[in-house]
Amino acid sequence: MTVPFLNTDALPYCKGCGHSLIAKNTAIALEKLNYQPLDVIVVTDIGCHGIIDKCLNTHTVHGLHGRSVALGAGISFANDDPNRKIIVFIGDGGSTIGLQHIMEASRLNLNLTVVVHNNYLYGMTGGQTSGLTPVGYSTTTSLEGNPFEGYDICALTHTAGAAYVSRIMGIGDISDKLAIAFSTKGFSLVEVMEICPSYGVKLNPRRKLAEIVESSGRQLGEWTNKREPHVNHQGRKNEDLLATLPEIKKGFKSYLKSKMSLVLSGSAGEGVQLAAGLVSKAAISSGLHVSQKGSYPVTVGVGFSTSELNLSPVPLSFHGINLPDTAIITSQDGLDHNRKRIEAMTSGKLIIDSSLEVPQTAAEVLQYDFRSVGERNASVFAIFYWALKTGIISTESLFKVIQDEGKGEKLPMAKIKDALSAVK
Ligand SMILES: Cc1ncc(C[n+]2csc(CCOP(=O)(O)OP(=O)(O)O)c2C)c(N)n1
Ligand code: SF4
Ligand SMILES: [Mg+2]
Repeated sequence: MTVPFLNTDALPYCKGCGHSLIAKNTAIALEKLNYQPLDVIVVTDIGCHGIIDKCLNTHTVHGLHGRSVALGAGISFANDDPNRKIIVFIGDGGSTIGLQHIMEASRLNLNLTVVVHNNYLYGMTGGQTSGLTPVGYSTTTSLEGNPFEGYDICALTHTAGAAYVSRIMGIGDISDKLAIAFSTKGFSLVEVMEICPSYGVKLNPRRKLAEIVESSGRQLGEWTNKREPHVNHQGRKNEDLLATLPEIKKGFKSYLKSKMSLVLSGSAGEGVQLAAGLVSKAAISSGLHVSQKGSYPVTVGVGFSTSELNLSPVPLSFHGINLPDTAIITSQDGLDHNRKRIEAMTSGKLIIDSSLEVPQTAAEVLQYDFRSVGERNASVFAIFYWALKTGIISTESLFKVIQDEGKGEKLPMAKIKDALSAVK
């Protein structure tokens, strides 16, 4: 069975947004070039175009604003497989915020394609001027029309050495034009001209896309440089960093039959990430596939600390969690950070420290005094409690990881075992 590139027809954009056309035609172009979804790594930037990730069956990476080409460059440097295709989706805003990354990727002629979604403004944040907004175009920050010339991104990247550059209208079937860029060896960039129906049309009534492009002085067309693509490290093979990690051997069993998601949340400094790491390794040693994602405030050491885990008997292709199957909450910070989704849970389990007020939820609630072993160890005790109560992994598998990693000396294991023996 062939897997489609897009997993839905209902793309997440406003009606009439050109971003939909680009996403659909990207899928068609890749199919025409006989790629399979997992041959392709799509890096998206911040902005409306970037919310496509969840609709793609390809590998996806979501970057910071303007930094997606730097991420794509890193993937290109590390990639030894000529059959892997790296595509960066970026807006006009991101392209100019991270312009130097695009220039460097052009200069080095890195093997990747950048698709610039040029709707002449910052769509996601309400229609502000970007560095690609043409002179005279109205935005929410230049209601009288932008007083400055926008950059000509095609001229810049062509001059910097890109193998292939094109400027096309975001109208009709653009799959063949995208396919030319996708099959280029070296760096390619396609600037797709669009109008944002929500802000661009409202602020520039009666202006048509063709007229806007023409009056900006930008030519449609393609430009090439005959150059060899960048070769990584003078042709040497990259070292596989995963291969240097110690192997986790299977020594336990899990009865889990399908994927389950687990959110563990407490306060910074209370062992949340450590406990989540123990669950991950114990689950792998029980034959499961695991994804683990940490989240905490930028100022380390204060506020909440959350870890999101997916455990699955079959390989995982998506690590996102909306509503978890189980939430384990060990402190007020953790509760505050997850309150909304706990309230939205319609099933599953909420395992919560008994000192906390239980929010309204349809999840089954289990309360226990996890902080009795000391607040710094509340999360570790809570994951043992979860293992004991659910049997998804065994407490033995957790003890084994602690022993193998020499963590037993730092954790009050006698106290945790005592407290665990009192759990009914
Ligand atoms: C470093 C940084 N600056 C600003 C923002 C706020 N921000 C989020 S989306 C966005 C606009 C995106 O515009 P564009 O790249 O053109 O994409 P579009 O939404 O138009 O598709 C901005 C400014 C941010 N997320 N990160
Ligand atoms: S705000 Fe504009 S760019 Fe964003 S999805 Fe809507 S139409 Fe598209
Ligand atoms: Mg934009």
